[in-house]
Amino acid sequence: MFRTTIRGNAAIVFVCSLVIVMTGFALVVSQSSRANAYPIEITDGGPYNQNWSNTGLITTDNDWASVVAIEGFTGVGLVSTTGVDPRTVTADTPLATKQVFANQTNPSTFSSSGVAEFQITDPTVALKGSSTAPAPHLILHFDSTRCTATKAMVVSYRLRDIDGSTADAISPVALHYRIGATGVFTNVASGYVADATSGPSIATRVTNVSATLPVAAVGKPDVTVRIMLTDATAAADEWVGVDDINIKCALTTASSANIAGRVVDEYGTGVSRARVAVFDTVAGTNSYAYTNAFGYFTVTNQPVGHFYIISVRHKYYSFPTNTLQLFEDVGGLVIGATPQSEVELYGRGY
Ligand SMILES: [Ca+2]
Ligand SMILES: [Ca+2]
Ligand SMILES: [Ca+2]
Repeated sequence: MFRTTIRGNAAIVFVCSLVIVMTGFALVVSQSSRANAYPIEITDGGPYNQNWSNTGLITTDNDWASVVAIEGFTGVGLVSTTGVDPRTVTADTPLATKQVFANQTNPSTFSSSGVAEFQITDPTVALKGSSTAPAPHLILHFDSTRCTATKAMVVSYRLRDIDGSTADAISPVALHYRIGATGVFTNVASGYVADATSGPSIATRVTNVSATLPVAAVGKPDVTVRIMLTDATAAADEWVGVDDINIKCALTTASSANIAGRVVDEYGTGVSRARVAVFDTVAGTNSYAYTNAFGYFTVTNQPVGHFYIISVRHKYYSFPTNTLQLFEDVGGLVIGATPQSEVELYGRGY
């Protein structure tokens, strides 16, 4: 039935689509054997990317052998009830729960759960909770030894509601990290998304996550990152794509940078004359911009290193709040409206 909150407003979302030219430094990973077998191979060429467009990487159920650095797990044994906050799940991954359903084509009708590869128009790997997959997640290994103290490890990905079924779950997704190949994880607060899905019968929500790992993750030969969903209290959960994964070593030397992006409605159409407020949590000041006829905006000259809260006001739409820590120009921030069916329940609270 109806929710008690407008989903998305509480989400702390790091949003960036960054372009960086990496020169003079590089990340190197060896193919050594580790507990989860696949260290992320970030070579001299630059950051690591995985957009799942190669549907030949996963061709057989439960076989991750061709996917460099990433594996999926059901998380059986990590939680025992529904509705567990994934930020609180820090125990090591039970390696025997490795899983993937290969070559699936319809997230709205595929009733299994856990981890699956969907060969849809924009292919992706996705997570869905259930009692048999109570904490489905992806694990990523990388080596940050060539990332120095003047830089930061940034982990970015897009969470996509690809499930157009009538399921209407609250789908929280957390980001964890760990130094080394075994042991407990630490939650990365800035990587948390309170609900990555909308609905029912809606498969449009996209949440961009871009989180900077703590300084301790820099310069280490073996860093593990975990992206985890937990089984929702709803009777039926939804498939959440984890797409466009990017891990990089970002420069932190610029003194100021710009934040630019686009404000769109729930169908992806640009929203004009929306007011974008960028609140600098360090300086305690706001900067503003209005979107143009196509929904685009730019807020210039913001100090780097600061955390920002980005909120949008518009006469007819409501938007979730986004946060980010700024290290360089952000050019592709997409802020999507909360679906009107959810807003109507509470009035248009702009
Ligand atoms: Ca993709
Ligand atoms: Ca495949
Ligand atoms: Ca959905």
